[in-house]
Amino acid sequence: IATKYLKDYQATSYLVDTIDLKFEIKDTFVIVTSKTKYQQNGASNSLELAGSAELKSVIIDGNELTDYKLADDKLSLNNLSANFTLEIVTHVDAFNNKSCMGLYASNGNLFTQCEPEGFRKITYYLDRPDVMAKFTTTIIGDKDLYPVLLSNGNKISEKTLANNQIEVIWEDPYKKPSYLFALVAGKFAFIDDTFTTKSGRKVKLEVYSEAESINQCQHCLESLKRAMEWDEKRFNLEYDLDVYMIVASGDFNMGAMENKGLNIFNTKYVLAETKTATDTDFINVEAVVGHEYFHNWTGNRVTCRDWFQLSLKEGLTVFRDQEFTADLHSRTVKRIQDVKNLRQMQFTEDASPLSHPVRPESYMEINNFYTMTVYEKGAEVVRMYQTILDKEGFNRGLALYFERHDGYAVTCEDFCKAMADANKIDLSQFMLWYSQSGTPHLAISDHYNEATKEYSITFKQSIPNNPTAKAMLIPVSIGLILDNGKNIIPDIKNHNTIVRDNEVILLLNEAENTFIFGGISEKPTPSILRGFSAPVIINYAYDEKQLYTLARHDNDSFNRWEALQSIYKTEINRIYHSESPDKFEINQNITKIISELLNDATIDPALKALSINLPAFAELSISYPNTDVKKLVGSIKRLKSAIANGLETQLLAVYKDNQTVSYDFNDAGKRALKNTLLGYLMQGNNTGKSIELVAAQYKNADNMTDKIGALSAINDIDSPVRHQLLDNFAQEYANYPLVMDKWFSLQSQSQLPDTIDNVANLLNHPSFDKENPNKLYSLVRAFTANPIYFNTDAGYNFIAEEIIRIDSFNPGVAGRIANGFSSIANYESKYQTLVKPQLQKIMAKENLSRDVYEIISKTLQ
Ligand code: HT7
Ligand code: ZN
Repeated sequence: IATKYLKDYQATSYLVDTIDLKFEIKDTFVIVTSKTKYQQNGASNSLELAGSAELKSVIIDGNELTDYKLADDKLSLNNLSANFTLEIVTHVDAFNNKSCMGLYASNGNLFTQCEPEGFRKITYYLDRPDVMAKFTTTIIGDKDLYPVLLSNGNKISEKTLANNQIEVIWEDPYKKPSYLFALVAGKFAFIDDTFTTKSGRKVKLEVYSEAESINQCQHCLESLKRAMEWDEKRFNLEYDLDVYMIVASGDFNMGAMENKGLNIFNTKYVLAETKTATDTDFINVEAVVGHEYFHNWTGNRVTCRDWFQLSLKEGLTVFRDQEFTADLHSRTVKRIQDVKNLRQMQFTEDASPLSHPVRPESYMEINNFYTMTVYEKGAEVVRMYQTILDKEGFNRGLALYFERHDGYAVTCEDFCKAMADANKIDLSQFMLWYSQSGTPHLAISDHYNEATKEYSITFKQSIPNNPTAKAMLIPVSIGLILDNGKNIIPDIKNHNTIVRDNEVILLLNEAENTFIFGGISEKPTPSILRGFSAPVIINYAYDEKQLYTLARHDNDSFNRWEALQSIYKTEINRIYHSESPDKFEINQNITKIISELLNDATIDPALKALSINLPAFAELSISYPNTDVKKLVGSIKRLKSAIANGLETQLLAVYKDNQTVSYDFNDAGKRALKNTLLGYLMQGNNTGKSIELVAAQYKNADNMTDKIGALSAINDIDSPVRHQLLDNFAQEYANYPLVMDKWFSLQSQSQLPDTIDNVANLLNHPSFDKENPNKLYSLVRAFTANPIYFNTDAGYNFIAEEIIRIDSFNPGVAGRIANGFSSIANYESKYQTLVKPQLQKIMAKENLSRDVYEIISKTLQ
């Protein structure tokens, strides 16, 4: 299997002016005719087109060609003129395509997914992002089976043909790469609205879904309007077509797709209604709608030169959707959630054999690079530009980026250069964030000089799993706090610092940097990396008193939360290393500060919920080389139980205080706190009483958040009530696939001893669909995040067998599940011994996809 390298990039020998596509939908296949105008680009007169559909004919400038070369999914054409029109006819087996890539059927409707390389499953083309063309699409299908026929751009004609056929023509006025092409055909209901842009253009907004779920689409439509308004206000970016369509598909490999003017979404990120979606689902729908909408500028108008530059559009667009959610809801809560996610998912990826830079230098299968690193670390990289340049400077840079590159396919250097030029600064060192893999660590030491009243702090940067890494430009936001809790704005003596609006940002740029602050009356406690100003791990030897000072008095709300996390981590570490964890007695300062926090009426309940949430196994495991999995899970659990027992009365009182009378989305914070507390109470000794609470909450719930809250709390408890509630849930929601996904996930995550058998049996449950990506993610992939049961012989065997089965029809999903094996490299060696034969078994599968081959071979290394 060949590896592709960034360094080998070459422009194509021909470029495309226009492509006219015709789709004729037949009973068992689709005839696709593409007419493409090519124009020479350089000296070569040969052309290689990517394609894997059944090729029926090749016509160049009206003459049928018979001596073409077709091999390895490539059509080679030689001795071509400088300009020519190529007409290609293919037959696409859309109705048997279970890969959810290219043109495929889902519940009788047809959808496309072309990013990254799906267009080549439809026709033979220069299927790469630097080839941008104007697309016209004609779709012909049976009027009863396919009353709705959609593609990119504006509808320019619709007519009825003979034999009950309809023909619709769409024209997209913007040049685009093939990965942004889309087609939808089928039976759909829709809701619509309009949005008037800041320059006064009226845009039609339409959300399509199957008729039975159309009543769950209003939140999606409202979210779209909010996104359009926000992008105008925050970044001065306006929508550019007459219509914006979103279509929901129940079979989709990822979250959603930003095809020009015709987004296709996983139903998971469209449907949201109180009875069937949780508060988190509502926020996620809004965020994904925003994300795809924001791509219209960051991805579509300015796209990527090649797939190595994927983070150019994804990191930037994730940053934009994070800011959207932060502006519309709580900025602190959003930041904490994003950092938790980054630490649990991206830091672990970067500590695994699959670690790669934000801009990878090589890949076998690009599908494998839609990763946490490209998306989430990529978003942190974009955030750092804003931290360094301030919002105004960042917006200037973005405006210059669009001014220079609108309509082009560009690179991460182009983005960095626009930021640098618009602000007249040198950002060349910053490019290392794109090329160096691994999470930087900062070893921090400090010194207070009583005589001079100077405080100095030294940072040593390194990347442990990338020892040759060069020193990066790292913005570290810092504050100093005195023993009385006063936050001071220090007088800084160094050049490479930024001081603005009560904020001090230190710019680390060497292997070791020291910063000196003057006029400090006593040895302060440093509040380091405020707001998580860079995606790094800091090591500073805080003593207990300092952590409590930060947790109580830091002006930076993120770092107050962070100090509490450090307090919990210290305690979990004490349990992990204890000779007799059974005799563990909790440090009373922990229960005291949690008690204070819960009593503090000034703190938002959502923030309280996050503040008492303990760090997750996935986040902690990377700081435990050769992790003893059971011991670490047990240590976290022990701390949780100790808190529950130490504060039972108060937890119960606060639980009751946060009950809500009738559903209001604005009470989401209260629900989050209440459900977190219920989870705690279930871990305490008073199980009988807590089970009653769970049962009552489940019975009285008027919303999905509280139902799932009750089920999650009891999910690890061996009680008949758990079974009753799960049965009741399955009956009530049997006809709601997305709700059943939650039910499968819960069972897959359970810490009860029958979990492996139960998960294996659930594959045959009537609500399960062994080919549907959402189902496979909710049961099979979710199981790889169950530390106790996945990390067993039977657990590894179950996942290996599933990967082999799924790989035969959907390599994308199989590859994403195979990722679950990568964290084992950091665990005790017995786990590696156990997993190796399973990985070898996968490697031995005949016709193993590139997707799985790449992941497993790298995991085995
Ligand atoms: N840009 C989109 C990528 C995507 C995708 C990639 C591989 C396979 C299936 C896929 N569906 C969508 C998603 C995004 O907006 O980031
Ligand atoms: Zn995206």
